[in-house]
Amino acid sequence: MKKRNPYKFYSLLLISCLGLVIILFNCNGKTKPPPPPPPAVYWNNNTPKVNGDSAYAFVKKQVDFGPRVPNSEPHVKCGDYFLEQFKAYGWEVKAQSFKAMRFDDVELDSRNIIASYKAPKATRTILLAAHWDARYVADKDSVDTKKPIDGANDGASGVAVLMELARTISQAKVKPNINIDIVLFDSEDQGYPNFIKEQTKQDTWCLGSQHWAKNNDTNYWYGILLDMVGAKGAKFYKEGYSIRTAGEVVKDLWQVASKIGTNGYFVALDAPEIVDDHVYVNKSKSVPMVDIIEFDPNDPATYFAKYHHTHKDNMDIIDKETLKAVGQTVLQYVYNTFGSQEQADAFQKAAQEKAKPAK
Ligand code: 1BN
Ligand code: ZN
Repeated sequence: MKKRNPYKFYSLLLISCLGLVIILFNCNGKTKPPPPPPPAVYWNNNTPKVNGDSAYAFVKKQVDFGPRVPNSEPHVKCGDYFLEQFKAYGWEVKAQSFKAMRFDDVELDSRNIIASYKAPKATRTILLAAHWDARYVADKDSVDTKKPIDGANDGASGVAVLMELARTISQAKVKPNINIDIVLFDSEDQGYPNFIKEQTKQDTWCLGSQHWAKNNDTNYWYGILLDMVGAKGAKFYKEGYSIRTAGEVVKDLWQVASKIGTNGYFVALDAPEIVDDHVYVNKSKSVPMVDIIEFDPNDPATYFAKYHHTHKDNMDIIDKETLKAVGQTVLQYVYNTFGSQEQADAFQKAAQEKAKPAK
């Protein structure tokens, strides 16, 4: 009879166990997300049209609740409105409730709102996000400094564009072949006011995204954050942290803008890094995430426009053309990356071709 070689047997067992460990590790949802998207070369002509009037109405609706400051009635009512509205568009909705600790130890009753679009055959998920809270003080204003701001642009505009995208997709003939999570972060804008001179605590901004990123297991392909995307004549430069951590997405998004003619808004120049929700999402989850955020080239040292964190951030500065330009650019990019089954097939085929060894 043939004698079994014990060394061979145990080496095979060891290799199988290692293989199993690798498979299990890759299935636990905590592994690295897939690599960033390929260049947006697959142009999708089926991208539906975004409506600027509708986006504008979504800004106004939020502002009409009153300042959406955590622990206030307008905040609760507006949060409930988001849940109803996304549900009405056929998206799955969830509220992630949590207590955020403000820099001065005031507890903020907060809710991140998560709306999910599930494509029947999709294998990838992307993240589109904005913050929905309004700043509790007007610390850059010279009057009524201690009163909350409307946050028509800083807060409501990003949410409005995302609501318009949800509405557009829900009514589109050609739906994107990709899963989309829209996340509205709460308590982003409650950080240290500049009238407090001794600022000893770290990370007092972006409390909702910090909480969400630590409690989320989805592997996102890429993410896009919208912040202050509704002001008349706004300029969106390539923000530094986005360039450093999501360079391909930045390049392609701005290229899409130049192709569809929204490059009057999307300026192909670099701007400094800023700390916004995308930083916390990227750090906790390694998601390449771009922040589309207004940059004031006349005041590069402060980054932000004059109305920022003042009472001038109201409906008077909101322009439906800006909202539409941002929404259309983002939607075209999303449809380009996986806009249809044909798109997905073409992408898959190209990736396989690329992976073939050279002859
Ligand atoms: C963006 C809009 N942010 C607040 N409103 C984030 C931020 C906070 C950016 C502090 C720079 C400094
Ligand atoms: Zn702000």
